Amino acid sequence: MFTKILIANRGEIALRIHRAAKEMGIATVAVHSTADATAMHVRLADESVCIGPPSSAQSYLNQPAIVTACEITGAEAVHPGYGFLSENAGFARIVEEHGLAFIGPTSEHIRLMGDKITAKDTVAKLGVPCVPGSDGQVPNIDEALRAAKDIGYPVLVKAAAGGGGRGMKVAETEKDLPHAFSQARAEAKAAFGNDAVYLEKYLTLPRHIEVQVIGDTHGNACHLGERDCSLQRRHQKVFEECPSPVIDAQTRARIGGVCADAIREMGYRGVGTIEFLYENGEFYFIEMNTRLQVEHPVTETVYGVDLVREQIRIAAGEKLSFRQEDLVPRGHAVECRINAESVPSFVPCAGLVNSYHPPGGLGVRMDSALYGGYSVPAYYDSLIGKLIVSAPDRPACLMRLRRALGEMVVGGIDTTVPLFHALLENPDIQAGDYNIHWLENWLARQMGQAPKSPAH
Ligand code: MV4
Repeated sequence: MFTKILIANRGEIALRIHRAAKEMGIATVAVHSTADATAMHVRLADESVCIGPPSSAQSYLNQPAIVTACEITGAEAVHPGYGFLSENAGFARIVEEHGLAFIGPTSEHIRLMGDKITAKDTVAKLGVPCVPGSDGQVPNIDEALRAAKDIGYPVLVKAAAGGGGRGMKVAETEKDLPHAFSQARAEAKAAFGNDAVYLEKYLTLPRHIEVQVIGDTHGNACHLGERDCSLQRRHQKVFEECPSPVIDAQTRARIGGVCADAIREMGYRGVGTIEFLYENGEFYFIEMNTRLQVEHPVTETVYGVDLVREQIRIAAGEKLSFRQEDLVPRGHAVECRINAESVPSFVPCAGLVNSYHPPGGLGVRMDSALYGGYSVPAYYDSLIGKLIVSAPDRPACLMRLRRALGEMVVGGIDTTVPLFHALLENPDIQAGDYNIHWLENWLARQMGQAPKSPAH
């Protein structure tokens, strides 16, 4: 096992990784920008290294500075967290070329899944159900028109290098396709420097359901059920739950088994998330994330597993500490992403947190790097905390969430806490009756506007 690891991240996830490491007797190294000199991840770590000025490009994305920080401190492994360098195949390779362990998958697996066309082709061959679509990349509009005729309208043009919904355009009918096709290509070229696109049947009212998987370097692979992450705004998740309100135990075992078998066959190492759209009782693969996700705590809570501890063990060459039959879901967990933003404008709100009181009690976990007197910098993502609440069943979980939200004090800045109070009063949310368009439609109605997507 490692004696010292470097945490190449900031905020709540840097604390989350630090906590797992300390519980394993591993020393931690924090890296930070000049804007984060007084951040909690720096205070808690055993050592810290300043790696650059405030902008992420010059600090948390500064690969030479991070590798140098390992060499200076003697850290043997790097945990990238989520975002930043977590899905950068080149960084994973460089870390390993320096004789360090990357706490994550191989750079080859990161690269394979980073291209949505090769990802889909790979998992489809391993029996994972996919959205009907073109056979790989579509090089020109003539081929697009031919593929779309087979698929049937509406179709979605997607960027191979895509993510976050960029380079994605819907064509409702054949006459919309030339415009959608050229728009998607142009957007993909601008955003990713890669204009490769492919076509899929456009699913109109799906849920976003993702399966948590984990594999070690000894040929073992398991699934830890699913999370329902349908409540999103502008491709940012807002509220997640485990299990999904619409998946039964038999369905979970079936799709989970398919996913675990697929990653075992690939020789996948580490944690991963296989994302699906779920509509009319069917799963359709969209992409695979090769990192620890923001919403991993709902899975940890329901399955009683420390996913970060498992990540570190796997990177050190150890076996998974459980078998599939040991993984029995218990109760229900939800997560609210608390952002430093005003509601309902969602304008970021940085500044001094003059008071901070996290909620507590049975079934309440607050993952946050806040403290009273901390000033939220304007340079980074506005996520300042995650409230994870669990209970024996979903109704009790929502009651407990209401109680926990009521206890939370984040003084001096605006947060998204009021959004969750409002959502909890909604009958659709209480019933678990929502899809990927629900939140944006509800927000539009709250603002007295017409819904922008088909009513759910
Ligand atoms: C889709 C889709 C409908 N049909 N693919 C959005 C980002 C990317 N990760 C995949 N996305 C979608 N792919 C097909 N064939 C609708 C979306 C989508 C979406 C997916 C998950 C959660 C929120 C979403 C919001 C808008 C569109």
